[in-house]
Amino acid sequence: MVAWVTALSKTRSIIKQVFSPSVGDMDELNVEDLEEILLRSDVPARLTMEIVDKLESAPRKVSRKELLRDLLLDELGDAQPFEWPSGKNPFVLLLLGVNGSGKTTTAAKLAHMAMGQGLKPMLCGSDTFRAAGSSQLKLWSEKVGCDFVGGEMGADAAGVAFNAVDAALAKGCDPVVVDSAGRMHTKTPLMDELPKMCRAMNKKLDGAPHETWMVLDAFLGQNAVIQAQQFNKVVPITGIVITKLDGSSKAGFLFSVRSELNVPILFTGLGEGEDDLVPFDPVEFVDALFGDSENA
Ligand SMILES: Nc1nc2c(ncn2[C@@H]2O[C@H](COP(=O)(O)OP(=O)(O)OP(=O)(O)O)[C@@H](O)[C@H]2O)c(=O)[nH]1
Ligand SMILES: [Mg+2]
Repeated sequence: MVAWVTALSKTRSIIKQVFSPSVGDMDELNVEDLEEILLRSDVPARLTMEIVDKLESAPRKVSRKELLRDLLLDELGDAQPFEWPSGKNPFVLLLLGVNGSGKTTTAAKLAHMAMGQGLKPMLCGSDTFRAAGSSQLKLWSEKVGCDFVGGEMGADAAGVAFNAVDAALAKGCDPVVVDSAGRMHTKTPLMDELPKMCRAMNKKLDGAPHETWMVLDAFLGQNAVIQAQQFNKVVPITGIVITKLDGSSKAGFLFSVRSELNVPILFTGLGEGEDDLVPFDPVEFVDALFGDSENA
C-alpha cells in the first residue's frame, strides 16, 4: 500500500484538492472543480459526466466521497490476480507496446518474479530493431539469473522468438517472456512483424504465445489506450501492464481500460528496479488516489 501511495502522489495531489478532509469530508464539494480535476487526471469524459450526475443527484445524507469511491471501483471491476499457468510447457508470454513504454524492464521484472516463485523462466530479446535492444535484456537476464535467447541487430524477430521457444523446450524453461521492439501503432511494416512473430512461436509450440500483454506508459494517459486499441487490431491483447505510475499525473486513464479495451490490468510498474512490479489491485489504487492512508 505504501508503494501505491507514494507512486500515485502526482495524480493524488490533483485529486486531493477536492478530497481533502478539511472540506468537511467532501460534502461541500464543488462539482465543477471535481469535473475539471477528474478530466485533468485523464479520467474518461463519459465516466466523469456520470460521476458528476450521480454526485449531484444523490441524497444529501450520502457521503459524496464514499459514492465517488464506489463509482470508481465499479469502473475498475474486480482484481484479477495473475498466476503463471502450469501445463503449457512452456507458457509463452509476448510483451508489446510503443517505444520506451517499459517492455524490456517489465520483461525483466516478470522473470525476476517467476524466479522468486521457484520457476525457471527464459527471457527472449527479440528487439532486433535497435542496436542495444537485445543486449539490454541480456544484461537483465544476467542480473536476474535466468536463461536468455536473443538476436543480433537486423535479425528476423520472428526467428529469434522461434529459437527462444525451441531452446525453452530443450532446457525445460517455463515461462518464456518475449520482449519485442518498440513500435508506433502507425508504422505498418513494424506492426506486421507482430503476427509474424506469433505465427513463428505457434509453429514451434501449439498455442504460443499463450498471452499477449500490452505495456502502457502511464505518462501518456488516455493516448495509451488509443495505442492499445490499434495494437489490438493486429494482435489480440489479453492483458495490460501499466508502467511508470510512479511519475504520472494522469493515472485517471486506468478507468477507461476496462470499458475501452475489455482486458484486465494485471500489473503496474511503480519504479525502475526488478522488484517494482506489483499486481494491480483496484481497491489499493483507488484508496491511494484519495490518500486514505496514514502515509499519504
Ligand atoms: N519510474 C519508472 N520507470 C520505468 C518503469 N518501467 C520502465 N521504466 C523506465 O523507462 C525507460 C524505458 O524502459 P524500457 O524497459 O527500456 O522500455 P522499452 O519499452 O523496452 O523501450 P524500447 O525497447 O526502446 O521500445 C527506462 O529508463 C526504464 O528504467 C516504471 O514502472 N517506473
Ligand atoms: Mg526495449
